[in-house]
Amino acid sequence: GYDVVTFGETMIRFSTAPGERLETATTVEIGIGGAESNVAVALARLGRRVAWASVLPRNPFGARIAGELRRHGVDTTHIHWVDQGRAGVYYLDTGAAPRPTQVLYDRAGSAIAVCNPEDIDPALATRGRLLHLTGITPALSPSCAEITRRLLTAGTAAGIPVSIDVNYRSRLWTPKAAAETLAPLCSEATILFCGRNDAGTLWGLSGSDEEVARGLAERFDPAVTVLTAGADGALALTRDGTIYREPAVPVDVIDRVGAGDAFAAGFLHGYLDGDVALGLRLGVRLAALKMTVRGDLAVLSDDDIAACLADAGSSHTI
Ligand code: KDG
Repeated sequence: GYDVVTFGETMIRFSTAPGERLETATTVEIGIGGAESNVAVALARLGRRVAWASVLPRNPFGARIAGELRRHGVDTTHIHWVDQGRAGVYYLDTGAAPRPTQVLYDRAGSAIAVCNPEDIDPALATRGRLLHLTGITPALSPSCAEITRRLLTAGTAAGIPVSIDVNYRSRLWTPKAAAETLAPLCSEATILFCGRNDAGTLWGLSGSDEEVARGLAERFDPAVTVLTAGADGALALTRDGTIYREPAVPVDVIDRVGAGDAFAAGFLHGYLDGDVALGLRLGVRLAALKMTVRGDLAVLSDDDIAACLADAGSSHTI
């Protein structure tokens, strides 16, 4: 079995070099990115066995996505391959303060968005110790929303803990549509990850981090509510009312994309060892390290990971 099973869309990422704008750039860098596979890669770097499932076209972009994930240690045997169709693409217009980095999607009608819900076997949810899903997948299409629900139902029925990262994406849907679709899913989550801003945008929750986390916990009653607050760090609230806090690690930011996913991976690594506090410490440290690396993926060396684990107080080595 796997430690973690996840499902979602991974896109080809075309990014401009720092100082270049999409409007005028003559070259772009090619990479891959998707919230769920970003989590999978970081978990694999931590030594976890992770399967990432998706739907990909049999073409060079599909091969690039699967090949790159495999190279980072992620199991890709549950991908559903299709002969016709396209991989989603996203463009990153790399900013530099005060000009923000911007994301441009070209993912409508991607192979996963137009797939048949029958293409993914819900029993996949029961193949790991934990199932990880995000609020991005249900936004892609009705069939992706259906697959998300089926996986969640299968996992929950089998007593598998499920983590859900809300990950609201304003370029995919409105706050109202996201709040309505995600609420019943979040109610099934064992671990609920939510950014402080998303909690406000979707459910009108405001106040201190603790108040926002309590607001989420009251609504959805997960075993653990994990609130991420960017430069203010992260907070976890367990069902018994215990609060854990961890300040963010100061960092020279190269690329923020995927930092939240690295955080989730670090948290899940600790959680799988039954240690919420360790998860939080590891999460903020991995998120910081990820921001020093260009690209979606937390491509960290064994030394980086070992230092990170030691600093977070883990008794594990990789
Ligand atoms: O969390 C990082 C993701 O936002 C990025 O990989 C792109 O998956 C993506 C999305 O749907 O926004």
